[in-house]
Amino acid sequence: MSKHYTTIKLRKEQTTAWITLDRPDKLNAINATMLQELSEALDTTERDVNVRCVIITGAGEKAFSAGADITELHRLTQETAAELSRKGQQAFTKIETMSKPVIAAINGYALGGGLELALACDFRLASNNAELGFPEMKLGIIPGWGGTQRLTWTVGAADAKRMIMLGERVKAEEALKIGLVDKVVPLDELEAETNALSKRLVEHPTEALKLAKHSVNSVTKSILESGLKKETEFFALLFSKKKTKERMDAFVSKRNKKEGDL
Ligand code: CO8
Repeated sequence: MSKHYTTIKLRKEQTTAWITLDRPDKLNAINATMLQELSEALDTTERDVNVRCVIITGAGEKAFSAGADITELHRLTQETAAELSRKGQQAFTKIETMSKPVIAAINGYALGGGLELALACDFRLASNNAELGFPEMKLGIIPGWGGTQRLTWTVGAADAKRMIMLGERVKAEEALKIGLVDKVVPLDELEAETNALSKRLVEHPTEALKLAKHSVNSVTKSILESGLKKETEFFALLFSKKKTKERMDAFVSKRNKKEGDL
């Protein structure tokens, strides 16, 4: 676990590996480098026989992740959008197919791609300041890293449509009510609570835990696979529209203006 990462941190505490998304000044927005490093860290933790549980969280106190890095998204064409969609889906599917339980410790905003990452995890604990949602509609796009599929499986079509089609963000307590997170705790207790859950998990026999995870995931496996393909196709299609680019440019140029004002 000695590799030097630039956008994430990977540390091991006894039998648990913590992966921290580490761009706090950008609310841990997921750029191409972070996606690649996350994918490598997942491979590393899967290979490490001493790691029996993985925890994913965000650096800072404001965000787990505010989603895909919009400054990279606005340059995509239909082809490169499809490619990036598949890349993210593959990285997040690793979480689902790995032999160890993975917990998302959601310490603030989990939006867009950030929520898609959390949805791929086996358990989601949230701090009481967390807000979860899919703001993609405002940008003229849809979730492209599995969100349309995994949100629907997790909370049902009605809440999924409310969150994706209306772009409604839910606060931690509501997320708990609709089954989007498993537990809500004060922010300063999130780490201890996540460690406690990890400890409970690793006390169980490794092989039984792995087979239980794969068995539960097999319920949705084939449907999920075809749904993910559809999602990529539709996600990419929206990048062929001029209006989509304009909406993303508006987010990016607002940032540039802010810098220019200084
Ligand atoms: N991408 C890039 N930068 C971001 C992002 C993001 N998603 N979110 C926040 N940031 C940056 C801001 O630009 C800002 O940077 P700077 O200080 O340099 O201007 C910094 O983080 C702090 O953000 P704010 O100043 O905006 O903080 P606020 O507290 O005022 O607002 C919000 C917090 C509400 C979370 C706000 O930042 C926001 O709306 N962010 C965008 C959220 C969003 O739209 N996410 C969805 C992105 S699309 C997506 O995830 C698609 C996933 C599928 C991709 C498939 C790939 C092909």
